[in-house]
Formats: sequence, structure tokens, C-alpha cells
Amino acid sequence: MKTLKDKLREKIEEARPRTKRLIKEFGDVVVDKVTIAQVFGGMRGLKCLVTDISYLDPMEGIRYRGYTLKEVFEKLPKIEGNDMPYVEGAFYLLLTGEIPTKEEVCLLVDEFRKRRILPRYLYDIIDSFPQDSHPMTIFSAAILTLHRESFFTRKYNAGISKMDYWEPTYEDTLNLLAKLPEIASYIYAKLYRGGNRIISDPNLDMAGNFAHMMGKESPYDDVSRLHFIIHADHESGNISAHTGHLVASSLSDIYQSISAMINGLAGPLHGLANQEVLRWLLSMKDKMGDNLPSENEMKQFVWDTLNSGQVIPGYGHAVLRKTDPRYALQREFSLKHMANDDLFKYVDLLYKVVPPILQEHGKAKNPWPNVDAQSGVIQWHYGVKEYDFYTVLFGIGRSIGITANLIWDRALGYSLERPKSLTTDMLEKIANASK
Ligand code: HAX
Repeated sequence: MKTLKDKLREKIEEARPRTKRLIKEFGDVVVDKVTIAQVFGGMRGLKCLVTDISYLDPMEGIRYRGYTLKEVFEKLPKIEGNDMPYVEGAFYLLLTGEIPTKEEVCLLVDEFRKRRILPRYLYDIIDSFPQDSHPMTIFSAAILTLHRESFFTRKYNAGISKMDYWEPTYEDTLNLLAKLPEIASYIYAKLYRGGNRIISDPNLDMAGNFAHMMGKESPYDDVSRLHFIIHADHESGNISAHTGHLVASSLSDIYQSISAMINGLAGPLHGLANQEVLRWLLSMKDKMGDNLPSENEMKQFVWDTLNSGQVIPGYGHAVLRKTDPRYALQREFSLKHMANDDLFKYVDLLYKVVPPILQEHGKAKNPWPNVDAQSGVIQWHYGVKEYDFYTVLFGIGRSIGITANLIWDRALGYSLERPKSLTTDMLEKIANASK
């Protein structure tokens, strides 16, 4: 059986001539135009990035390597008795475009197990943070600290050929992904469990071991698999993916790039929205007392939030124009496992109430829920009530897709990112000339 690395090497050899031909023979072909609104508006919709790992259709949602999420969950190998597939299998799929066999996944699970141990100094670094630090800050710093372990940086300093950059990047990726659950669960233990750490179980897969280190029973292992897989990738233009790609484009290594992307994910308009949703739901619950609010009471609360100039967390999206399939999958899970949960009932009522209000409000281009509207309540239900921690979970998942992208960035020799900026004077001249 071929190892993942051997399979990847073959895929890279096949892909290289396609990229080379496009640049060499068609380099001048126009792909898109840029408007003044896009220059000021965060380059929204501008077609200027490339990835083969996932594609986000505004109406359909994300596809990983051509597969809808539903297909991904159906096709990837599972541990017997579990509903959700191995997270390692999702990484295999994102990296190669192939659905792995169970044997292939088990080989990768074994690779992850061998690489999961954290160096002693990392525990000291995490311990040294003040108790009121945000877990995302500690997470980012811990990942960055591992830069000293970078195989890529060592190879680069020794003078490796450009064509081989992907290999040490692949090694760094496996080393980092295997360690993320250990880092995250130790941050959780430090901040919320008085430093009482649960030692990892080498017999378990990545998500199963994470659930174990969090001190959670089944089905929290499946909750973790679901969570990590749906958050893995959302094409290249979102803030975390783009930050990872941008930083890596200067040949910063995996640790520096993933630490940077974690900081982008930590913003309330991006990954932190899952924590914001919980905070918002709890403030509503606080106001309503023990009773489930009526539809009218909930409508009023939503309007009060909007009228105070805040956004409704968990709703809207820069690309999507319908209910996020990642929301739908989590809803399906919640209906099966926790339909009577109080907060889930809030979330479900909001699904009915918010979209027409956002439509009436008239600003958001997408009135439908995104992934973050639903993920926190599942964590809450299974006893992870420290909602500051939720974006760390998102960060573990998102690292899987971004590292897969960065390996391919290196393999295909993608360039340093360097767009051009203009002054307002220059844009006014362009605007006047267009009259
Ligand atoms: N509530 C209230 N107003 C909203 C809104 C919401 N949920 N979503 C968008 N709007 C507003 C915007 O603030 C903007 O207002 P201004 O014109 O006054 O600036 C207007 O509608 C147009 O915005 P848009 O084009 O529809 O959306 P953007 O591409 O600018 O922003 C966001 C996309 C996701 C940031 C936005 O919808 C938002 O702030 N949502 C709430 C926060 C959230 O859930 N973020 C997580 C998104 C998913 C994700 O990345 N997860 O990691």
C-alpha cells in the first residue's frame, strides 16, 4: 500500500505541468475586473486566488474536492459503531482528492499518534499565560512557539531545492496537526480545570483522543469529528485561509502561518462568532427567565440587537446566499441527539424568526444562518460551557484545510503575495475619467 506521502508525490507530479502551462501560455488572459467598490470593500468576490481543495458555491455551500459535505460524511471511513468519519480521513481527502480506504486512514491515524507528544517547554509556555488570557491568544502563541521544531526552516537554511519545499512542509503539517488536540485540551485544562490534565490515549484517533482529553464520554467523540470536519476548509478567500496563505507566501513555515491564521479566526466577524452566538443566546435567556420566549418576544430581542447597531451573530455570510450546509448538518445532529435542549430550542426558533427580520432590515445580503449559529449550543449541551474556548475548536478544524492548501502552495510554487495599492486621489482620477 502506498503511503499518503507517496500518493501525494504522484499527484504533485501530475499537477505541476497544468499550472506551468496556464502561467506560461495563458498568463495574460483576463479572469476578472476590479471595481472601486471592491477596492474599498475588502476585495469581496474578486477572483484572484486559486485552490483545488474546496470550492464554495453561494447557493449550494462548500464542496471538498468536489464532494458535498453530505457525501464526505457518507463516503469517508468510520470507526465501527460511530456515526462520524475519521478526521484523519478528511485530511487525506483534502490533500489528495481521493476518498481513502479504511486501511489508508488507519496508517495515517498511526502517523498522527507517533507525532502527538508535546515538548516539555510548550506546557511551561502555556502555564505562563495569565488566567484571564483568551484561549485563542494562548493557542496562537503555543503554535508559534513550535516554530523552533520546524523541519522546513532547517531544510531551507541548509539549501533545499524549491521543487522539494513541499516535503518538509508535509512533515511539519503532520507534526502540527497531531499536536493540536493536545495543545487545545491542555489550554482547556489550564484555564478551566485548575491545570488538571487528562493524559492522552495513544489507542484513539485524533478526535476520539481529543474527546478523551476533554474528559467527555461518547458521543462527544463524534461531536468532535463532526466539528473538525465541517470547519476544515471554506476555499481560499476567507480571513483565516487567506491569512495562512499570505503569511506562508513569504516562505514562513507552517507554525508561523497557522499561528497567524488563528489570529484572523479570532475576530468576531469570523470564527469568534461562535462564542458571540452563545453570549448573545445566554443574554436572551437571562432576560426571558426559565421560559422559552414566544415568537414575538424573540422577534423583539432580535430587533433590539439590530437597533442598537450590532449584528446578529451566526447570520449572514460574505459568499453564501442560503442556509449554510454546515449549519444544516449540525441541526440534523442536534435534532437526533439533543432535540429537547433548551438552548437548541432557542436556536431553532431563531432560524424561523431571524431571516425575515434581516430581510426586512434590508442590509445583510444573506439573511440565513452560517456555521457559527449552531456549533456552540452543541458544545454547551455536552458540558463545554466555557464559550471563549469554542473558536479554538474551530481553529483545530480549520488548520486541517489550510495546511493541506499550504503543502500544495509549496508543491506548485505559488508566488509571494503582493497586490498593488492606490491612493484615494488616484481612485478619484480613475472615477472622474469614467464619467
Ligand atoms: N446582522 C446584522 N447586519 C448584518 C448581518 C447580520 N448578521 N450580516 C450582514 N449585515 C450587514 C453588514 O454589517 C453590512 O452593514 P453596513 O452596510 O452597515 O456595513 C451589510 O449588512 C452588508 O453586509 P453583507 O455584504 O451582507 O455581509 P459582509 O460580506 O460585509 O459580511 C459577515 C459578512 C459574515 C461578516 C456578516 O454577515 C456578519 O457580520 N455576520 C454576523 C457575524 C457572523 O456570524 N460571522 C461569522 C460568519 C461565518 C464565518 O466566517 N465563520 O467563521
